[in-house]
Amino acid sequence: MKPKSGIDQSVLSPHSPHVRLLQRRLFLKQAMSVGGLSLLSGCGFTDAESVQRALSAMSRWNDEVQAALFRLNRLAPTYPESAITQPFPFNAFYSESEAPVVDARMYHLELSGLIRDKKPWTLAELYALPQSSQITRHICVEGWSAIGKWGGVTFKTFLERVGADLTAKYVGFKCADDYYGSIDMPTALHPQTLLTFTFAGETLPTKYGFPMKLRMPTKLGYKNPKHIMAIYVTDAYPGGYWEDQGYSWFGGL
Ligand SMILES: Nc1nc2c(c(=O)[nH]1)N[C@H]1C(S)=C(S)[C@@H](COP(=O)(O)O)O[C@H]1N2
Ligand SMILES: [Mo]
Repeated sequence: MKPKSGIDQSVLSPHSPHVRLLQRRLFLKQAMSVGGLSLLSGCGFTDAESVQRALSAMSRWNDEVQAALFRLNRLAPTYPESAITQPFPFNAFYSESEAPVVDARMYHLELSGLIRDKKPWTLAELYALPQSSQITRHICVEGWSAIGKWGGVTFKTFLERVGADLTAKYVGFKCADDYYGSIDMPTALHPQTLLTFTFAGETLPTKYGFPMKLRMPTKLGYKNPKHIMAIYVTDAYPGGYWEDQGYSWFGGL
């Protein structure tokens, strides 16, 4: 018979499937005793359910599992106009004067991969899609954050419009500079993920990514591609400019 409180030994057994799964998922395969885990969870493992809860908590440290647990409806905070940071900082792997200048009249957004309608889009066509705006905080791993207002089309609306395979794993981006990147599909479909064409109510300036920046308030700054030239949908891991140098691929907040 199980004691009313305290630890159910069958759950704690190192041969229990829960514990083995937990051990496999430990961040960087850190050696940690089951005792240590129960301390972290704030309560003893009294049943399979609490093991499951602790397991979910541990898993957040793993990129792949992070993506799997990403909750579609968890919204990033939004702010009033009065909170907007002025001037908004510029950042890239080069200086502001070197930001790529994209010719609006020649521009076509290229589409490839798991997308039904791969017709390239002009800016006029993109601007004709339903637009909304959002005031959110951009957080850069270099140690600054700033609040800005971006406007554009909900990325989900765009992906649906072009017939993207929404069950695919990744959406990838090629930019007018050497930057490239990719995101998980749940983030691509998040209601606050916008393909933006304006900043502070004006056409997105060159420094902030003309002609468009994918704005994701649920991701760190380096995950938000500026100067997007091409978008593709794929199941093959595409990596990214910073990610391929060791930054976290999920890069979530
Ligand atoms: N194409 C491109 N996108 C990019 C970058 C870049 O160098 N090139 N830098 C990233 C980083 S690290 C940050 S913090 C933000 C900066 O955006 P901002 O200039 O609008 O502040 O853009 C991100 N997107
Ligand atoms: Mo950044």
